Amino acid sequence: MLFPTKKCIFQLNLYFCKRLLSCSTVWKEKCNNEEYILDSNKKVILRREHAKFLKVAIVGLPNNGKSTLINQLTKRAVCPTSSKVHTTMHKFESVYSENDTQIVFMDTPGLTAPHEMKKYNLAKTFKNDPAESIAEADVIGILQDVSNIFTRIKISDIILDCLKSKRDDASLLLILNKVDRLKQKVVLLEIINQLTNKSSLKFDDIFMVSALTGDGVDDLRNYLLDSAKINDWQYEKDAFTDQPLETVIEETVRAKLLDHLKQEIPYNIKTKLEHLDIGEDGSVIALVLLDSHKKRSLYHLLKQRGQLLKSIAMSVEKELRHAFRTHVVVRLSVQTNQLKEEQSK
Ligand SMILES: Nc1nc2c(ncn2[C@@H]2O[C@H](COP(=O)(O)OP(=O)(O)O)[C@@H](O)[C@H]2O)c(=O)[nH]1
Ligand SMILES: [Mg+2]
Repeated sequence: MLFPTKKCIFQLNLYFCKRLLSCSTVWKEKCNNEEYILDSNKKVILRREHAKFLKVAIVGLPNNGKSTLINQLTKRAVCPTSSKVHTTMHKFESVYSENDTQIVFMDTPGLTAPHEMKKYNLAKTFKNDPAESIAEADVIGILQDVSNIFTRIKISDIILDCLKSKRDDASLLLILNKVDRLKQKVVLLEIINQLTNKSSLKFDDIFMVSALTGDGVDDLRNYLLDSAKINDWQYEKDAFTDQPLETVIEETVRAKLLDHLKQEIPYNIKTKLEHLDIGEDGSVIALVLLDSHKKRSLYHLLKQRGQLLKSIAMSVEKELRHAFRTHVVVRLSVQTNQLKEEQSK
């Protein structure tokens, strides 16, 4: 049985709220040496004895693998990823807590030149979010895609410009991603040489990873855990994102549409969570509506007698199971009213 989204949100039991919703869910208990307090910005934060905290911004050009890396670091596929550019539309915070340490990763839209923003009709968030994240961060990771021969040996001017908002005490890491795509690892030395000697930036450390296979990711996570400073946590210990459940589901569907559909078609499709049902055991059933002002995009989705929709839904389910660590069923429905109206004319 499916319920309308809003009604269902109110029906969420406390346990599930605690697991899935953002820090806006306030838990006013005091237990296990933990208490909630208001910080100077009147934000509720969790105070634990011996608590350590670190805020990390991952920045880089579109498609460098920022979201994939954060998903590996947090061990949850919360940030939407796809093979196409501009999958991440606004800032996402992803939370990883281990023992006394909490790390908050800020996933940002890829840094984009003004003419690109115009071309893709991108929101203001594309320009503002990376700079805001950099200003907040204790550690900034600049992610370079070593498989891209055009961009790998230079830190882009857009990144350098954004780094002006970096705090003096924040550390700067160079993270070389997609090392699995390099046949000759010796190329890495040349890339490091170019990026460290010919750039004005001073990096505190350098990491070489494959966000896809997970190679080198444990070392980076351990380094960040060790870098955390004694401070209050920003999220309660079971939280894993600042985003509401609806946004995680809708954005994951959007990312998988980008993966499965060609060229500009998926950029025209809007996703809207229509119904949500959460079982006693925490399992999730979601119905997502797909709509577009371009009828051609909707016809495209209905091709192959629904097989395409089915395989998109399956990859969404796989990703969300990894994000929520629970059983997830996703149904996709195409808004066909417009198409019917057209046929009856
Ligand atoms: N081969 C390879 N592909 C990667 C790696 N990291 C990310 N990708 C792929 O690069 C594409 C863009 O990744 P995404 O995380 O969405 O990039 P973002 O735009 O920087 O957030 C996706 O198809 C990922 O699967 C990697 O280490 N190796
Ligand atoms: Mg992204």
